[in-house]
Amino acid sequence: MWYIEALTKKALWLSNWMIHHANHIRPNVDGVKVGGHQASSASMAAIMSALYFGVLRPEDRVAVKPHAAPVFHAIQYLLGKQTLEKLINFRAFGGAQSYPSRTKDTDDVDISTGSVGLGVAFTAFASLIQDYVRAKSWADTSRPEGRMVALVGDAELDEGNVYECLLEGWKHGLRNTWWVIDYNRQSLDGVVREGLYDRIEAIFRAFDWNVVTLKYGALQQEAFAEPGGERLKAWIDAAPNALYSALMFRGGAAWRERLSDEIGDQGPVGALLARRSDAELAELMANLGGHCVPSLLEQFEAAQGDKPTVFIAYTVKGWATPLAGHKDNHAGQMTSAQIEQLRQSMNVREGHEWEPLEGMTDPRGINDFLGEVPFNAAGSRRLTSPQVATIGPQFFGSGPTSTQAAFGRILDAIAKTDSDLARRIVTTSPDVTVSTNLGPWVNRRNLFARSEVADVFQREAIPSTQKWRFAPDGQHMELGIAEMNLFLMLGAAGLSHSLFGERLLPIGTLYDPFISRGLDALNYACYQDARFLLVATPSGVSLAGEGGAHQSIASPLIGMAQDGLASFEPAFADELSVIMDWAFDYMQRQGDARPDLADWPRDVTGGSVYLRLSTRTIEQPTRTMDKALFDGIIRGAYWLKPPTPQCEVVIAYQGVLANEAIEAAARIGGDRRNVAVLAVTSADRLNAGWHGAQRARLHGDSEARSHIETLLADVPNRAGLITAIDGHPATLGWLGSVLGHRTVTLGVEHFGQTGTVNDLYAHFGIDAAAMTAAARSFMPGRTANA
Ligand SMILES: Cc1ncc(C[n+]2csc(CCOP(=O)(O)OP(=O)(O)O)c2C)c(N)n1
Ligand SMILES: [Mg+2]
Repeated sequence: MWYIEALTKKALWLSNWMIHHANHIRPNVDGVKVGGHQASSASMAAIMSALYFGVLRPEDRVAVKPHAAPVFHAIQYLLGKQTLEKLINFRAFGGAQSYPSRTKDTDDVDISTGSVGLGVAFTAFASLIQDYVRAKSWADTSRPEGRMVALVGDAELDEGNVYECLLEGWKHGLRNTWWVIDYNRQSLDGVVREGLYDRIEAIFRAFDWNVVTLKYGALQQEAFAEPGGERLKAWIDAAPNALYSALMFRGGAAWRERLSDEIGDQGPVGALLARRSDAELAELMANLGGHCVPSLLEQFEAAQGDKPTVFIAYTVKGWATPLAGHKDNHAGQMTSAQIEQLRQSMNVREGHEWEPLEGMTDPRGINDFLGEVPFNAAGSRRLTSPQVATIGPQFFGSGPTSTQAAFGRILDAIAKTDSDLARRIVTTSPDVTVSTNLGPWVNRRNLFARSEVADVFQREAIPSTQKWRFAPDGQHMELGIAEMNLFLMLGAAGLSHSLFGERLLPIGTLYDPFISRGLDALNYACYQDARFLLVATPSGVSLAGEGGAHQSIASPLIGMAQDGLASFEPAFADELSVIMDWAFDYMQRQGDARPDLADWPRDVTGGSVYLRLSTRTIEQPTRTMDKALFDGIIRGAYWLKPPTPQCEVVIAYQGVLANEAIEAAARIGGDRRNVAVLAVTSADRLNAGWHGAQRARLHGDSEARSHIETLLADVPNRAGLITAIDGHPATLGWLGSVLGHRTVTLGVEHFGQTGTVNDLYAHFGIDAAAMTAAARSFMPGRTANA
């Protein structure tokens, strides 16, 4: 215990020094603030030291409050998992990250954080995934079950997604989850409202969590046992948050003045105060539960069993530093004089600031202790799991269909196979399982629950196309309507290979417009390099009468701009089939070879995949899937009707407008013009390839050509290009810049009209008539009606 107290001080020092060094000592070349959070780090120094040096085990997984990154990196450094160079370069290029990052940091980050609230909720979904995986017959369960631990800033509890996950967790019987709240009653802007504690406690109890409150440290508890101690305790309990913080900032003399004024004449409490110097009084008042290593260790060790537990640890923001308690301390930093004083009080000699054991009383003992920290005992905590072989595209008939219907049939075909692929797929959906066509899959593969639940409607012989049976071997995780939860779940499932050593191939479905509802969690999942297949349907205005409120316009641009996500919008079932098979492989790639700049930059490293699908049934081409067609579909485009040297017009469409493009081509061709049709399956991959080729040429590779450049090279310069999509026209508008063809861009820019498909396509100008009119606009001297 003594060692952990000493290491708490060391971690506190190193985190403060790291920030000071980055801001005041390292040369600042551009004058832009570097930043870092000294007060937020100090607030958690003892909690994190107690956990990392004492309580945590290798199988535990931790999400650290983003602005406690400096103290996290300091602890990792003391554990030998972080380099000095990275600390010296904190927040610099290639240095330790501003917020813990599992992809960018090289120390032992389990769960990235940054956007407050998401890391917290992630732990709940990670725990559900741990349960899911361990219930499967194929899983290796020899590894012990871990606890999913979130170190939470109290203001993170303002984020709604925290409550969404509490509700979802309760439904699924959440286990093995610890949330440790750094209850400093300060956020970024200031001190939080009075009386929050009672509400927070009630909320956790309502969801059946254990609530452990760490309010008083050991020093305070001892003082409370002295004569007059009860009175002091009552004063502390009644003190408003702002006053406590203000006195904490002002220090021992101010504490004495205030306490003497208010309770000093009430019997023995005066003597209790008088027995302490100003410094001792300040230390006593700062000795809240969250700063007291013995209390922390005791409570953590006492929390046995798998029931989810929240620890509400009272703390002072800026604890043990001159920043303590000041309402503006979030971004506040110590002055050079203050850091100097801290250095001296920590026994650190000038010039030895970074040395791990500098100034410690028993360096050898500390060193031995660090060598035996249980968290560090098992070597690398990042796990892996072998790749699962894909089974090839699941083709079926060629009659008219929609991509959404095809998706259901493809997944059903996979469900029928006895393959590893089918076993490792886990599906999930926020209450749109049936309406996004996951029904057939769920009928075959069941829903997941830790214990069997029969389908009552089946048992009561009520006819239904849906079987709704829950079982430990079930492969669908049903969620309530909360899209943030969907993406957090996909994030956790998509990291199962790394967190739990068992690979999952997660597929999540939702309505395309509601991607925006969970966008930050989607970005977060991609940022963590989670691997999943996102299937969004219906999309665009093609959902017609189903409602203007459900139209998606921006989603193709989201798909293009989202790093880590390859987006496709197939038109035909055979394309979808090929893309899905490819996606299962792409989701598992982990190559670290330098990607080919001239092509999709992530083909080597892999990533997640987004499919924008439609409910609109369209005619299907009859064709065989040869290598060239396969390549085109995956690279993002192929010629449905190739250009001839006389080509005057190219129609480039993406997705469900295929039939309109074909019809327009026939009309324009009937007008004796030479028309080509470019089927775009992924504006995203085409665009990234184009950017890649440009970069490669700038790097001196003059031969570099992207797929779209190669395709458009066959189109004469004088030809005009019409782009069309049921989505924002900017998705394809850039095609005109590739080789400088004149371009008319058709698409949807306005939201909320209801009608038939024909009404809406005419209204927005994305039908065959609009394409035909656009083609005529390229012909000087002819009117649109000519
Ligand atoms: C989603 C999101 N919104 C805003 C921020 C900016 N921000 C960073 S920390 C913070 C306040 C955090 O307060 P608290 O959680 O109480 O942590 P403390 O610094 O008090 O330990 C805010 C608003 C953010 N990181 N993420
Ligand atoms: Mg706070």
